[in-house]
Amino acid sequence: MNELKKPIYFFSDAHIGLNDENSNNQFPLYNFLDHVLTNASELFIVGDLFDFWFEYKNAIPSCYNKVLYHLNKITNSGIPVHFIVGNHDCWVKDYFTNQIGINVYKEPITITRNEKSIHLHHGDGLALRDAGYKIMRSILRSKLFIFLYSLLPINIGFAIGKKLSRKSRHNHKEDKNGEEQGMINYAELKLNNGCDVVIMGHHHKYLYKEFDNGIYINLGDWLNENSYATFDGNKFELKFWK
Ligand SMILES: [Mn+2]
Repeated sequence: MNELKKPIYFFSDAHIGLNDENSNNQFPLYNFLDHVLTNASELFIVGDLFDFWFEYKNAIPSCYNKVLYHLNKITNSGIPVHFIVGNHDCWVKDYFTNQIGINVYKEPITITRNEKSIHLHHGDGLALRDAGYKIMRSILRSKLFIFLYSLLPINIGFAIGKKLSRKSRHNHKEDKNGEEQGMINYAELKLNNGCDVVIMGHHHKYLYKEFDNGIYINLGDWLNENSYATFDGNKFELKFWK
């Protein structure tokens, strides 16, 4: 198979807004995005770019400025950027599409690049023991909830959102719910159904796992691991940004 002119890049789980340092220039993600600008043919963000994103009509919290600036440079240069939303940024509406030119997906997608079928899923909702997550998910994503939340003053809404998202992240560190295995099972199912590669995030622990009929990559995160993946047309690689 021919190599692509430039590789495709994948990353997830930057959780911007969680730490003060990830909204300043020192946050390694911004150097990585500059690298993407000159080296990538396409960029996929596989969810939880933000620790908490809520789309107010006329306001964007200031801690998001830097990443939006970098992403805007990438789309302006003509590199397609795709954003599969995660459980921390499920409230994305049309800002990314209309203002930055990013393609937004609210559900998992399967794409074909260089004859490889690649399935992309943030990875939430696949734990073996679900513990009410799916019910919670449908409430949080309902029109009524979003409307009521939008009535809160922005500073209060933002403070509550950050608290809630901190709580939900701690849950999956110990993996009491069998999250990692649930995700592996899902990947296997997709590979058995004709996909060549499954790429997810969410679990905050990178993984590169080869099966007889394909590969499962977990992208890890940009809180501890600074991990990402590339596809050059022949091979998929899991890498670490220094
Ligand atoms: Mn997540």
